[in-house]
Amino acid sequence: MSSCEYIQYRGIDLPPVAHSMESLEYAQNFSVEDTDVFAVTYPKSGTIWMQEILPLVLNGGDLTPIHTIPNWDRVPWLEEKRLAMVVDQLTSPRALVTHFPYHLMPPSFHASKAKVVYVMRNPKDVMVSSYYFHQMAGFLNDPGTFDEFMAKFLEGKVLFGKWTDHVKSWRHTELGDRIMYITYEEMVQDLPAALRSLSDFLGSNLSEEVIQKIAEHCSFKTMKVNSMSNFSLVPKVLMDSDKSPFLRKGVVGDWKNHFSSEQLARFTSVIRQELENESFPLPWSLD
Ligand code: PPS
Repeated sequence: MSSCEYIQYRGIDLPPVAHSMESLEYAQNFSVEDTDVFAVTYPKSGTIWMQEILPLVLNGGDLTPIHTIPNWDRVPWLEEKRLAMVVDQLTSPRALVTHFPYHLMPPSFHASKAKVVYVMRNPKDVMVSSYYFHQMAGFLNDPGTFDEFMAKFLEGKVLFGKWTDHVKSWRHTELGDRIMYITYEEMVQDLPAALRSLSDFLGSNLSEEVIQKIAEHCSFKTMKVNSMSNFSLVPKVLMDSDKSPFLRKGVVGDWKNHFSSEQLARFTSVIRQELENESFPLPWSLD
């Protein structure tokens, strides 16, 4: 059983292996540029997938970055220590990722014209993915049993807090047409269609040939064997793919293999209640 001390930052827990009070302060003082594009996600919603896609959509499909630069340096996390070390190597338009809820975004983000791609995933699959991630990541607390982990997930006693708070925060923004919403499920169902929408949103004007090329290189199968994207360069003590690979299944609906009917009822009732007064459409049924 591993037990890790997390950093507490403005109501959320973060692992110190990647975050520090300095990195969080650096994020708050970060100078966002108008051309920056952020992939924003609650953890396990498709972060590294969008991280793979964004530079390719922005650079017209040049595969060099995904073959030569590890993803955490290619498209760094706003809140992580690594950003300060690589920021000078990023070329414009820069792509970044963040798990921050909306209210933790830095002031310069709000003053900028930077764009956001918000990726949402069915919370039941998010929880399953996170459960396995906690087993393989040496820098995270042991998740306990699936039932225990579900209780923590529903109470928000997990990294970056409650799923519902994150989703709600990014639905109530002043961003207007600076934000695009997409779901993990849409990307699984038809990645080229998702890429076409992204290309339109980012004004990339990609040809169908380039769309197909990006789709092929961002498929689960291809990313799973790309050492620049599958975290195999990370020491085993931090990420042990023998326990569970980071690119684990990459499917929709794996929750059906994990939830009992009682767990499903409990999960659904909590999420439903917390989204009760929300008007935004969910692309999947909560049941
Ligand atoms: S993290 O730790 O928050 O950065 O994790 P995140 O990248 O958000 O989520 C990991 C899950 O995304 C899946 N994934 C993919 N699915 C389909 N296609 C592609 N290309 C892809 N890349 C990553 C990954 O397998 C994790 O989901 P699970 O359900 O565990 O397989």
